[in-house]
Amino acid sequence: MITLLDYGAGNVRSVINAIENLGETVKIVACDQDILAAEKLVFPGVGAFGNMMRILQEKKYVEPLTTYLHSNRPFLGICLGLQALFEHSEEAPGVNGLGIITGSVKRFVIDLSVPHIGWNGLNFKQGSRIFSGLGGDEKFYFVHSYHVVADDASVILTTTDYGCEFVSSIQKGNIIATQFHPEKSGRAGLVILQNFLKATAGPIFPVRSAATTTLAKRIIACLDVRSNDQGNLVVTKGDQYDVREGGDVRNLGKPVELAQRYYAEGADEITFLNITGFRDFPLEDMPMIEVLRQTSKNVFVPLTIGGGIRDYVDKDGRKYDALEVAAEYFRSGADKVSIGSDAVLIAEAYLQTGRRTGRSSIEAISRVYGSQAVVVSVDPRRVYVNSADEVKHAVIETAIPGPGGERYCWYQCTIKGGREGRDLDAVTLAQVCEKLGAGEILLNCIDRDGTNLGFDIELINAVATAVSIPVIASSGAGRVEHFHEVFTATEAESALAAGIFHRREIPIAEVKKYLDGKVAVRR
Ligand code: 1PR
Repeated sequence: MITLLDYGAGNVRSVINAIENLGETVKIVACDQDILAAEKLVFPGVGAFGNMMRILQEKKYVEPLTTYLHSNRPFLGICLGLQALFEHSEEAPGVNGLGIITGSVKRFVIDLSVPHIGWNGLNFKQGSRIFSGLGGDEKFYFVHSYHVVADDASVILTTTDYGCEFVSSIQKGNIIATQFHPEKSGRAGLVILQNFLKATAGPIFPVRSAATTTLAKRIIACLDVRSNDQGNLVVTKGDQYDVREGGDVRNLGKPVELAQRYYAEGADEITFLNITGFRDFPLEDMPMIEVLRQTSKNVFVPLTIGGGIRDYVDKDGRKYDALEVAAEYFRSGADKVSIGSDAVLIAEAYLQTGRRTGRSSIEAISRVYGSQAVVVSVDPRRVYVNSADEVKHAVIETAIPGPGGERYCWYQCTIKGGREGRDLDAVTLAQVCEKLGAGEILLNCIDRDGTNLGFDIELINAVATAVSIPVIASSGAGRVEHFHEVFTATEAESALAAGIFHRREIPIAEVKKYLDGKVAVRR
């Protein structure tokens, strides 16, 4: 029996699923006595340091947790569960951590995108039983803006390189904690969890420990989901956002089955977009929540869900806010939520007033779950103009002239799945959303969607150079070379595709095989 400390601010569902998948049962802490009575305690932390410590204080968990940690019984901290062990964090000045390990938590000050999101490797500093069965060159999933700095080097198990060398796991007696998420790190992550749970192996020093580690470029499989005219939830795919063929919604398969296939085929992440979310309401749209629950039972890579994340008033006049919608998604197995139409409206309001309200979906969700949990999905369309100063938007000079020979264009944001164009450009939207707390930009392109012509490199460059958060390039992948192009000609951290994977034109493994040796990928 594994005891799991859930303080209610993150996706513990995936940790529970991973542990259950390994044949163990999980008891969730309901009171301080459960912590004191635990035989093996797992503490997955997600969100913000200050919020976490406040909830632990309110629930009166700090004392029993400290007692447990001093008792030298097995403990596994994950992500914020590692940071909690330290004395304090720059994320929440003045808030005390548990202080089990001397040192502090600092924000990345580097010349790279922050948060550090994605699959990176480990430099092994000492052996540990959790490394049994690892070769040493595996990659693990990270998602964080802060990292721990330990005063005592003897507790450091591994480090990882991302603009600097930072501590990615520690061990002190029976206390083990990782900055990466084993429950989201595919097979290699399950091996680490298994080693912690079974506690049979002695210390192992993996043989293929690299001198430096590299963040892999991520390949993301995207599933656009909606109900078809018969009322079945299907994965569909549009051509420039038109998902109908001969009048019917294209049906390319079942969401849970396809997600499992892509996990098995090596997808680094899976994104579900409820493409009619702008007119449905997710809390009434239980099938989508069920899709997440079912998928997260067997798929151990990060899951993002988008569609309909916004404040909402139901037909009886009851108000729901976007945070409630997101919370339900996180509880059901999502790691990130993606906000589309609402982000455009939020940015417009911000640009009009120049003020943060603190209440927008982006601000509210990032405050509780951390900015890394908030993706902004952008649906832009090219608008050609004759000169750079014809409009007040971010205009680029393009190598692909318009129908009238225009040499300039801007990228107009749309809402409601491309149905409504707004007076806002994609570059400004991304910058405002970053300011408000978004952690990642999912950059679609209506002109390229479903065309197989390749990613819109000009669009991606315009946005990726304007923000410091990671950008996911999306729309238009048709050949393996397109992935190479987007990773070498732009600063995109990941590339998302749909049609070529659904139609089995190019398997994910083939994309990675082509990229291997040219850009860093997770094999
Ligand atoms: O506005 O917050 O409710 O979110 C709705 C979400 O649904 C948005 O993220 C929006 O991008 C998405 N969406 C809405 N309508 C469509 C549509 O296709 N009719 N899909 C849609 C967006 C684009 C990508 C696609 C890539 C790769 N689809 O998801 O997967 O373009 O395709 P490809 O590799 O085949 O070219 P809200």
